Amino acid sequence: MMISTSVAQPVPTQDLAGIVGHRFIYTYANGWQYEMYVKNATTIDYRIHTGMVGGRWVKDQQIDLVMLTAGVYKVSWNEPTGTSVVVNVVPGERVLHGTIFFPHWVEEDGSKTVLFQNDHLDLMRQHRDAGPTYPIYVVPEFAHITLFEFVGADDERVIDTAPADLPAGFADRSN
Ligand code: FER
Repeated sequence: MMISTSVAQPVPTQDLAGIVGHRFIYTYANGWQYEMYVKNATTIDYRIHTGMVGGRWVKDQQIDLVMLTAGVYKVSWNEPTGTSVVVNVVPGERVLHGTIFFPHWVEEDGSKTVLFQNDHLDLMRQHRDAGPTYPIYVVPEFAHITLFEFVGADDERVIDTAPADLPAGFADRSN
């Protein structure tokens, strides 16, 4: 596979098979535990198990997903809340690095975002537009991937339950 790039060909050959259709659970160095399901090349579902906005969960967030080089993936998106996120994932090394860019209103009261966002999209956009947006709270952290599994693409059952309603120990399963 052609990995190296040039000015004429800046985009490395893309192969997303190593991340699409996979679910992974990871714990950031600050202790926050997250779960992401890459439902397809343009969509994630996720749950936040613990941390500043633990309990929050989202389906059908549109993303940009690319392969930087073999086995190294980058996921980027902007939430209806105004929060932006960039996550680099290296499954083979169980390494992840995320940078979260929170608007100031989320830093002031993250609990406003702790819900099943899909049922409150207009409210989230109202909070986003009311702000305050600045100063942005930037949270760059490594994480260790404790669970990484292929569950298949486009399966609405992978993330269909609030974090609080999962069986005991669900997020602590590791492989
Ligand atoms: C992540 C970091 C942040 C992630 C999601 C977020 C699914 C979302 C943050 C927010 O909207 O509050 O690794 O993975």
